[in-house]
Amino acid sequence: MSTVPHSSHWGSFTAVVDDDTLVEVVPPDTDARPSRLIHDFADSVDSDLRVRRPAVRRSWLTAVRAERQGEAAPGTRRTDLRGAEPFVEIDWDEALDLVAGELERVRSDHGNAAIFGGSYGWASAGRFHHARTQLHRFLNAFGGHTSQVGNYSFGAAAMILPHVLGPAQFANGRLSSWDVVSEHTRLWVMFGGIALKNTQLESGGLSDHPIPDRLRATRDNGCRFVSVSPLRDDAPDFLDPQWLPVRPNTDTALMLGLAHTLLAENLHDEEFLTTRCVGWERFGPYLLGDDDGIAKDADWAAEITRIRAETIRDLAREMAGTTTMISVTWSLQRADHGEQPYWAALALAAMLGQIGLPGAGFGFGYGAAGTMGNWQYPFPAPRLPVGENPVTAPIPAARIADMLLHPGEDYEFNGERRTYPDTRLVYWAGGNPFHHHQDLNRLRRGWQRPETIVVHEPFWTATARQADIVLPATTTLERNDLGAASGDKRIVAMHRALNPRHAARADWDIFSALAARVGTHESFTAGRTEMEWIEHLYTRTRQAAADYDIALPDFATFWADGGVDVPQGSTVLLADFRADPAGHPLSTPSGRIELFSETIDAFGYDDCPGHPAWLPPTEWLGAPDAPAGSLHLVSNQPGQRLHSQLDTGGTSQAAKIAGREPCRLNPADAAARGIADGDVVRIVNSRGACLAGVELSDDISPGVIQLSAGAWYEAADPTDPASLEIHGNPNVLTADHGTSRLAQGPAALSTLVRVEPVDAAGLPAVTVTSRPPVFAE
Ligand SMILES: Nc1nc2c(c(=O)[nH]1)N[C@H]1C(S)=C(S)[C@@H](COP(=O)(O)OP(=O)(O)OC[C@H]3O[C@@H](n4cnc5c(=O)[nH]c(N)nc54)[C@H](O)[C@@H]3O)O[C@H]1N2
Ligand SMILES: Nc1nc2c(c(=O)[nH]1)N[C@H]1C(S)=C(S)[C@@H](COP(=O)(O)OP(=O)(O)OC[C@H]3O[C@@H](n4cnc5c(=O)[nH]c(N)nc54)[C@H](O)[C@@H]3O)O[C@H]1N2
Ligand SMILES: [Mo]
Repeated sequence: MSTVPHSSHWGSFTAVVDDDTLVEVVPPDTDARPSRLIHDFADSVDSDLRVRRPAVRRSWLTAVRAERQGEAAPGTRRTDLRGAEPFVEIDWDEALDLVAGELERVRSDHGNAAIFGGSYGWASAGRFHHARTQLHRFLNAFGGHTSQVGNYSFGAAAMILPHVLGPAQFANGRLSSWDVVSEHTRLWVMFGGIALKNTQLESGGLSDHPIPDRLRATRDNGCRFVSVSPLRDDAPDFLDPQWLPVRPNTDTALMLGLAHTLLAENLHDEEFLTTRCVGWERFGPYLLGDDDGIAKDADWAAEITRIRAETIRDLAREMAGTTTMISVTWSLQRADHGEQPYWAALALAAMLGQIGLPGAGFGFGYGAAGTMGNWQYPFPAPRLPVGENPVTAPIPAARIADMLLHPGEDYEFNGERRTYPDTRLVYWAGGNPFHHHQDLNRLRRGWQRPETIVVHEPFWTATARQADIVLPATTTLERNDLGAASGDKRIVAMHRALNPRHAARADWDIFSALAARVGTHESFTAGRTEMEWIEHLYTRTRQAAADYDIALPDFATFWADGGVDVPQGSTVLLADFRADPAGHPLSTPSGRIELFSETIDAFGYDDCPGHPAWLPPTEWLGAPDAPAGSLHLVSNQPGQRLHSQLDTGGTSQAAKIAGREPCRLNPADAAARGIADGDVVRIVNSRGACLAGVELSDDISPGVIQLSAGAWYEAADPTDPASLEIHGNPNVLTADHGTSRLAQGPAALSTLVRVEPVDAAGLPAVTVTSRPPVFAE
């Protein structure tokens, strides 16, 4: 029996190992509230769904072997059979030769931009073996690839904030810290709530889960909470929150209604607006309706949001009278015109004039992940350097289907006109686009275009099944690594706990072997082994920390101790800027908060004008063309897993209803459709349809249906890219268009659906959670 320190996105832990078998996963006793999900993680290592050996789609293998004999051309490959054919196992040498051969062929025939290596996804926590980073390093050394910029998490915020506030980190952890908020905040208005389910996790890992207790302390210090959300349980009961069940996607109108009330009642801080902001002279008249004749008053907002006008006015007055925090979850910007709620919240906070005071102002992303609101250390967390990508035009992360379907076509992005490349080869390591992308039927049509799709995966995910070549990757427990997130206090020495399973190899080993074949071994490996790299990355971090007078131990001590705790500090967001705006200017063009942006205005985008504005989404309950009986689909993050990861684990499986993903409905909406608790239903719109199991709940506002993301995608008919999805993956329903031409972020949360009862008898059973057909040659 041995014990090994390790970490995961779900938390750090000690792995208890006996005879190369993981016996138990034990969270540190210093972790206040470990996530139960790390226990599922243990089961997955030896699950039947592991990819055991390199596997190739049958007809693709036959075709490529023939091509390599000069007997066929790449144009004759049956790319339409992806996802609908068995796989054949081959040995590593041939698999690596095939991948290297395809990379070289595509590079010489079509250029590096025809290789798509964006490979968005969370992969696993270790910072050296982070699969996507490894892929980028490998492809950059190979002459480059088309990459992705931005993300699915806060893609709209990351693009607009630099114009109006400062770096994208204002959406990703640059926040007033919990100690400050707990002590000082008296009223906390939470747009999107603060769902504790989401605080179980952190990209890179976390050694503690302090947020529930921090929130409790905030309440005990006398803070009142208001949760603005379509779901009551987005805020925990112990906060005794006031629930404002806003119509989905209308928060901007609510914020404008609050702002108008402040202005109409002279409760706004003119001094802050004129000395710390620019553009008040444009935004104020918009609120009053000087340009468009529409006053954005509380009555106007009530009509749109379905929150009573008096409630809006009372809340505005209360906000102006006390120390108020305005928080906005990332979900609000994962919607059509998702830039607007962030910009409007910033404007509202600026009107209150409390930005930079302890416990007041705004905070983007509290509750979005497990370290949000923790103090962040000032030096960069360890990261494998990726080198330079000579192909300098990445696509916006969520525009992948557009790219595949529209090679050579132009699109707008953040003030630029760009052109989609002609993608011939897709390389994915550490992500699951058949989990994360919107309108999966559309993605399937685009996915048939490239000649080659390579995937590295530990598991037979939906994306692995849609590939041509699947290379078996080790899981994190099968290798050494460093775990770190800058909001977590501990850098973890992740010791290898298990031997690699079957023929699996670390992504690093796979790329090293490919690099040897394509002549980039020197530059890819820099001559270091795995452990030499880990020591190198740690030592660089240690040096960076020393620049901030933070002393970390040498590598040998760090490794032997299983990690190191970084000393903690405290932050009042923008206190310096408030105290001295000229001495501590923001990185915006004016150095101030921009309530009107000349830059954005000059782009001339009607879907993102020069100041925060209410722009109705394409799909919402108030749309004049919303089909009768529409429900707004909230495809939020799942509480019982991380995206698609651990969907086959015990916690996620226990939540399924009749083998399908649970969806939650208000009892009145269900009754009106003849649907009962526990029924299987068909959720449908013009893009697709899926099955799900029903749970009735008063926590869901009328007019809303919640179906969390992450059930592994399974088409009833794998040959039909418009097939019914049978497991409950909401992304066959979600809309696939950018938030606006400015950010081109994903807009998954602007989706209307209809829900219908189905006869449970004769429905196809879910099989994606068991091993697919894979044959030895
Ligand atoms: N409708 C809807 N869609 C959404 C969202 C939503 O709220 N609603 N949320 C979006 C957001 S914010 C995000 S971040 C995305 C998440 O999307 P993804 O990050 O793509 O989802 P994951 O399921 O985490 O996929 C990670 C994959 O990496 C694999 N993996 C783990 N470790 C390794 C490794 O060491 N090597 C390799 N090669 N692979 C490994 C896992 O098995 C898993 O299949 O989803 C987005 N999609
Ligand atoms: N357990 C678990 N935790 C996770 C993840 C996971 O997969 N599982 N994923 C992680 C990742 S990658 C990310 S990016 C973060 C995402 O963090 P968020 O984006 O904050 O997470 P969501 O759960 O999508 O959304 C939070 C809540 O916003 C509400 N909401 C949706 N639309 C609206 C709206 O129009 N108005 C208002 N007011 N509220 C709305 C929904 O009810 C939802 O429950 O979560 C992280 N945490
Ligand atoms: Mo995310």
